[in-house]
Amino acid sequence: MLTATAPRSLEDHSIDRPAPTEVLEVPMGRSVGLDPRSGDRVGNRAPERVAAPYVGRVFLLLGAAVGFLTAAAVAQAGSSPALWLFPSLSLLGLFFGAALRQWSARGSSRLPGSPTSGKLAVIIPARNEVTTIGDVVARIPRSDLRSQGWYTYVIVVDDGSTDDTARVAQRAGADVVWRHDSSRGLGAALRTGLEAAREDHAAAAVYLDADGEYDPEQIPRVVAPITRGKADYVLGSRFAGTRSGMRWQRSLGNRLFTALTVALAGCPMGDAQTGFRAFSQAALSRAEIIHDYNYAQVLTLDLLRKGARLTEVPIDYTARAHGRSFIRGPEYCRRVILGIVREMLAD
Ligand SMILES: Nc1nc2c(ncn2[C@@H]2O[C@H](COP(=O)(O)OP(=O)(O)O)[C@@H](O)[C@H]2O)c(=O)[nH]1
Ligand SMILES: [Mg+2]
Repeated sequence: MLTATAPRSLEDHSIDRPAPTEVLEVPMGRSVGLDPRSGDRVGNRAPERVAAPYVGRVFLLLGAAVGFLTAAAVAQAGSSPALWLFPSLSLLGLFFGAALRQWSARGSSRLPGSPTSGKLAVIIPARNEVTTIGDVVARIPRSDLRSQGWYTYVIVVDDGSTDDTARVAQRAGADVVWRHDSSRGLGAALRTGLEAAREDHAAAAVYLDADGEYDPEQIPRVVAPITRGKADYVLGSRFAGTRSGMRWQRSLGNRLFTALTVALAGCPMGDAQTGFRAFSQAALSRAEIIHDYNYAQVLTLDLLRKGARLTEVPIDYTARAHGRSFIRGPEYCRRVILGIVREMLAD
């Protein structure tokens, strides 16, 4: 059953206890499909397209050509030219070209300026987080944010939970709950949240997990660089702040994937996997997530290539006390690396 929320003015979002909301279903095979205000079908609002810089394509082609020629030279010199040499070195060259494209895009493009006050979408993806979602929503510091010029608008994306997550979020004061009828993955859930924020004409957005690992009271801190007009994309860094209960394997994995992201992006950062991030309106309107499974590294590569200014702020992290992380080491590595390769070769 599709239902829509009654229209509410911007000012209504600033009050401490917002009006109760409905749960909106995201139709199968689509993302956000209804305007929560009118109930009209609006279709997916695609992120604004950004033309890839011409020089970027040249890098991709050059990389592949250099790889191919290297293979030819090696085959010529060796006694038995191996067939696998040509495709693998060409691919390697292509990937190297893609990294050069990433690096060069940072210097050549800039996102336009964004509002530094107005409607702030707080996006929370949740899957079976009935124990913590209510607390996370209730602890969002609406009045602090209001005093900084932001009207808070909380968007919970329930990714096919089999528990009462949606209802609890609703009762705790979420302004809108979008629900996937079955689980599509964390990347898909954030994509739905970003789309909902765009549909709702948010001036900025902040994203955090529903499991209580991040402190909602630190939202103003994460949004501060956007409030000051100093950044388009903010990462809340657990490695610059404090980490409680993060297992060493997780810590090591985070460090390795961060090093890979830094190398590919050509931009320093200390925590590429954080679940606490903020977006200016320009970043929000252009952000694309290439795979459904996850967003962490691909979203950063995407936004940096489009010219977003990235900043990190220290945040505190406490490992979840309830439920279980979706991350399983080998599956995560396989799917995330494939996602990164796709992102690096994407237009
Ligand atoms: N959409 C979606 N969200 C998920 C899934 N698994 C977890 N989440 C939510 O995404 C957030 C981060 O997931 P989590 O498993 O805690 O990842 P971790 O913090 O990196 O260990 C939490 O709010 C979860 O409720 C999933 O399969 N799909
Ligand atoms: Mg988590």
